[in-house]
Formats: sequence, structure tokens, C-alpha cells
Amino acid sequence: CPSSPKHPSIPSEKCGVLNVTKITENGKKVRKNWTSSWTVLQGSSLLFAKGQGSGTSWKFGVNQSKPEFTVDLRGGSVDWASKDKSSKKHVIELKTRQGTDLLIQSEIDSVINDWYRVLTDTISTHAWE
Ligand code: I3S
Repeated sequence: CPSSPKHPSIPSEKCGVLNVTKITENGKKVRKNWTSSWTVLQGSSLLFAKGQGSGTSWKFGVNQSKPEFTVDLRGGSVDWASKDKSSKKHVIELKTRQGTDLLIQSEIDSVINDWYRVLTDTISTHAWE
């Protein structure tokens, strides 16, 4: 993945296109709104940019000064979503300490399996911060 032009010294560890929806925000249930997002993992932060589903270049800091939203993975958890959470295949449920829970999905099982592993590793790496 390319680095951010603003922070060239911070490498992004993983990036790609995923389908994402929030299911809770600050602990409150919100209506699902699946969107294709360019997703970047940087340290313990997971950043999402809307509307760049088919793009492959880093646009944070260029056309967009900020990603659409960012979640802090520290103290969070990931698991495969149960069937009642979504009718889609290959869905990860990501819970954050801030009370924002997301569903993350890809039709491509190798893609979602990679993200599952990387997110799990990231959460355990940063567990004691
Ligand atoms: O959990 P739900 O309510 O069955 O989620 C579905 C809805 O969000 C639906 O939109 P409406 O709010 O307009 O009904 C979405 O189109 C579906 O994709 C959601 O379900 P899945 O099973 O795809 O996560």
C-alpha cells in the first residue's frame, strides 16, 4: 500500500476495497448503510474513504483532507458475524472500545480472510497500550 502523502514515514500496513457498514455508533444501534470503501490499516487505526471503491490509489490528504471515518482498533475485537447480523457471506464484525461496531465484507474469501488475520493480529499487538 502507498503511504499517505502527508505522513510519508508512516507506512500503511494493509489497504484494499471492502464493503462496510456501521451497525452501532457510540453504543446506539444505527441503520445499516453498506458502502464500498477504500480501507487502510495504519498502526492501530483503520481508515475508510467512501466512494473510492474501484480506485486503487491513496487519496487521503489529496482530494480528501480526511478519510470518511476512522476507528481505533485498540481494545476492540473481531469475529465472524453470526447469520442474524447479515445475510451476506464472509462478514466480519468489528467492535471498538468507542462503541462503534462495523460489519466488513468482501465477496472474495481470500480478501476477507486476510483482513480477518491482520485485524486480529493488530488488536493483539496493541492490546497493552
Ligand atoms: O439487518 P437488516 O436490516 O436486514 O439489513 C439490511 C438492510 O439494511 C437493507 O437496507 P434497508 O434498510 O433499506 O432495508 C440492506 O439493503 C441490506 O443489505 C441489509 O442486510 P444485509 O443482510 O445485506 O446485511
